[in-house]
Amino acid sequence: MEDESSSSSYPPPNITSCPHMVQAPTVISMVGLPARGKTYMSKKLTRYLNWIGIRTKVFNVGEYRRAATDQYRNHNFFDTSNSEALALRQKCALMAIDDACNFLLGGGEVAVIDATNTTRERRKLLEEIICQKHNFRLFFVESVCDDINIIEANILEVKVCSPDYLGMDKNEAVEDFLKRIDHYRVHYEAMDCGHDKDLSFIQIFNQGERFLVNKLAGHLQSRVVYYLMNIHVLPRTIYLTRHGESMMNLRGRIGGDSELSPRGMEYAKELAKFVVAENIPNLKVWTSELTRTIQTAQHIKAPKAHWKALNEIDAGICEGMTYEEIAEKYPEEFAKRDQDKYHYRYPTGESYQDLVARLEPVIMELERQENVMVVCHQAVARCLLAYFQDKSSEDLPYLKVPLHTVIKLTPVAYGCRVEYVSLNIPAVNTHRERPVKQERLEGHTTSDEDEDIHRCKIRAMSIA
Ligand code: BKV
Ligand code: F6P
Repeated sequence: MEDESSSSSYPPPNITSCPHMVQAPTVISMVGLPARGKTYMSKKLTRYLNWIGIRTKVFNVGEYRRAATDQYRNHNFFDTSNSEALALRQKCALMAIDDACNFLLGGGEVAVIDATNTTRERRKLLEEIICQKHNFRLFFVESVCDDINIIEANILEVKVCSPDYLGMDKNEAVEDFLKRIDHYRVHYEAMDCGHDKDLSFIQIFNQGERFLVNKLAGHLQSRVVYYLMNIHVLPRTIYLTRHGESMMNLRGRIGGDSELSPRGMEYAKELAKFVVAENIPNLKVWTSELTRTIQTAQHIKAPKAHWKALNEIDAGICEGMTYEEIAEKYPEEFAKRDQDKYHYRYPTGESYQDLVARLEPVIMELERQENVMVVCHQAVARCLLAYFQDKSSEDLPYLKVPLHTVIKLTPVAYGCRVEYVSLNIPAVNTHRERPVKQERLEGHTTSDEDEDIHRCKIRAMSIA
């Protein structure tokens, strides 16, 4: 770990006990004209940081403005000679900064401020509050883009459906938004290696075509830079599936390295037909190093890679047992796993938390790739799905990933569309329900995974 002595007055005593806090909290502040992908980067980066276990939250100034006033009629609201609106926008920015700082004082690790922050004056204000007052770290992420095609695509994809343009004609909304950008352009001061030589920042040009990094300070910032240098916005689909039903699945036993059952073999054949029917350009297939995923991918005609990192969770001393046998032989272990399934580590084995750390390079490489089919295992698929669907570590170990089903993940706007495609081959159910807790007995809480599966389009596929 790096030397943190420079941030001496941080942390306050009540936070010192937080075991994950290895460095002062960080504010990541976006910079850039409207429609430069700031919200896209904010949300995506936040999802990534939370997934790797860093408590992160976005503070979007536009949302504060919309909550404070419904007086947006057109671009004139953003004219800097509109002093009333300017004061209101200033107030909203201060509220967002204040909330971000309070989040960090309350145990948050990274706050992302999603706003234009296009003037040096505004960035000075950020520095005063975040660095001088609170002794937090500050990292600027600026998106610079002058490709009108990229900007128009952004406006059409995420701006025309904004609450600001409710009921307005699409073309009119685009016109108005372009004028809104022009109001900002008047006062825009990009980050600059001269003026801003002492600030920590990354400038990203044209969606990652080129990068400029200045005064990178610490582990977190370098993780953020590495992530931003690996993402892209090309259209693509990620196909996620478990191996076909295995002989161990049939016997209700966990782990091992068994072969596919006859129905699992059937799935392998149907999966290859599915891939042909989908007609996926430049598809790559990734499997684990275990027999059952390699057999599942065997009929697919595409380049294959086998990742040890995709192997199923190591159940340690419980490998090869049924859940009933574990409950009988190691009742305390079994109960502990039910209490906190995400953090529970099998003796001599792994936890879901361990699995996420092992899968981080897989996620990073997936971000770099285009069309990929990942053939993996129940626990591994839950971890990957949690990343794409922004699920909490609490829900992650209970996500439903049925056998003989392909999960299609397609990026849309700020998130990804999820479709469950059952290939209609019967299989055993290996999902063990979340144990019912006291609160859950009293209240109205239902498991949200059920809802997810219903919300997503379930397509029954039958390929002749
Ligand atoms: C929806 N990036 O509009 Br590294 C989808 N302009 C993508 N850069 C975007 C916005 C809304 C978007 C992403 C953009 C976008 C944009 C400029 C972007 C930024 C940095 C990296 C990769 C992509
Ligand atoms: O039962 C199939 C399996 O992939 C086992 O190999 C693995 O231990 C288990 O699922 C993971 O699921 P859970 O975490 O719910 O026990």
